Amino acid sequence: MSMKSPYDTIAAVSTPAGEGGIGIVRLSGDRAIDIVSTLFEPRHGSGRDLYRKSFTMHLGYIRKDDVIIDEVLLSVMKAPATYTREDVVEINCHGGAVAVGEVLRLVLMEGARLAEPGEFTRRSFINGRIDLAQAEAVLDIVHAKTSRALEHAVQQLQGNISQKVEQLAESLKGLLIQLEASIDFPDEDDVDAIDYDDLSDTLASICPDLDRMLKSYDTGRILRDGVLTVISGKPNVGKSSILNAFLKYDRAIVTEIPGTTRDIIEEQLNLGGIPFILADTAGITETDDRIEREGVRRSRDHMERAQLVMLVLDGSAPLDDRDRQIAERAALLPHITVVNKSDLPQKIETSHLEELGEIDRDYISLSAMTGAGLKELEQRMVESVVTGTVEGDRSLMITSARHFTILSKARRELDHAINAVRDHSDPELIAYDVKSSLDALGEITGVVTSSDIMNEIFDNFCIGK
Ligand SMILES: Nc1nc2c(ncn2[C@@H]2O[C@H](COP(=O)(O)OP(=O)(O)OP(=O)(O)O)[C@@H](O)[C@H]2O)c(=O)[nH]1
Ligand SMILES: [Mg+2]
Repeated sequence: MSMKSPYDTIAAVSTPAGEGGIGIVRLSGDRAIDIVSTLFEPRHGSGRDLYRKSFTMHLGYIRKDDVIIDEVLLSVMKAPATYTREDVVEINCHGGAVAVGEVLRLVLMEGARLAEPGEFTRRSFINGRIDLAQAEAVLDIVHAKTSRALEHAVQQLQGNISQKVEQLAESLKGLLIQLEASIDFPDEDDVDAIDYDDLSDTLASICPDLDRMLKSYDTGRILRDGVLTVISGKPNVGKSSILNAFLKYDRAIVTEIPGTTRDIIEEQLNLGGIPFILADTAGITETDDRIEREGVRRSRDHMERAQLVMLVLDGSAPLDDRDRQIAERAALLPHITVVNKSDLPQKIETSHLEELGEIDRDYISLSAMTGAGLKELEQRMVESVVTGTVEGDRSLMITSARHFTILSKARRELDHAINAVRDHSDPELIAYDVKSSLDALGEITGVVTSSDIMNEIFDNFCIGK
């Protein structure tokens, strides 16, 4: 991405596209107030005095020649106590999308430049108000799928992860200073020879924190991206009916004809604060129908990618070979066994499930038609995610792949350092590993960073953030 001058005054619509109660045009930069003052006509007071005090709001009109474009509320925030640390003016428009667009156009005509995606947040980072991890948190807040994901992103914005990383970095820096002293003055009497035991203790004390953060990534990723849950089973067992029961409306077509569903239908679901992506698939079977065959192929593919499989059986009919084939695959993946159509006379018992191989026989009895058993199924889904993953200190959870990669690198370098200490290697060698680990940590907060990393992060933002 080509950054235009970082000194331009930038502007963008900061509210989502479409119709809404209000729309906000945001400006940031040296000329923000100048530009707005040429367009804004206050209802009360006048002149430059209006803009003297920070954090003030003013009612008035945006005018183009003699035409009033919109009645607006102006928020004036003055540098440096603003989001970008520059002068920021927000024009709260009351009109619809057209008025907002028109106001933006006028602002641009007066000399503001349209902001690039994430440019407000990028300035916040460049001007030192937030670090890189916090900038990423802003993005996560915008995209948060559930309240728990949001809570976590807010914590990251408050700097929890940055603080922990900095604390670890401080310990490493201390070590480095110690090591460098013994490198620079190896023969000085008043510089102690390095104490390998002491070094080894300090290095070891840094590992548990790093390990905990690394382990939290599984849960963190789930909170952010959701758990892909694939509803699998042979045709007509009620997969689409189950999706509809979860969503409480008829999302997918349900008929008594086997082979109804062809495409994969994915919908998002929030259970206990955890986002699930529920995927309804074509019933898996051998078929001569070309379209259905493609559906079956996609179902199989999707099942392999699933983080959780819902293995659906029809309780009103005996098990058959198709059930066995699907169960064989499900057994290799995290799965929940669901016996559907519990409202009909049942032909499946727990003992029958032994025929299906290594699957979980502790099944959920469900009627997608009446909703009986749905609560239990939901509970089982949440449990399957929460158990075996790190809950603990959720405030230090890693949700970003970038952070995970960096922390893994820091951890690896730390291992090298620990080995070097154990072998009583030269202080230079140990220092090199410690320095590498330290540099890696610096990439999280952006102390050490390249414009590539920055572009990658800020390119994911939308315009106006
Ligand atoms: N009695 C009863 N019938 C059900 C239940 N769930 C689904 N059915 C019926 O079973 C038939 C198939 O339901 P679907 O939800 O389309 O099944 P599916 O697994 O998606 O089928 P395909 O898309 O063809 O693979 C329909 O006639 C549903 O009304 C249930 O819990 N009880
Ligand atoms: Mg279906």
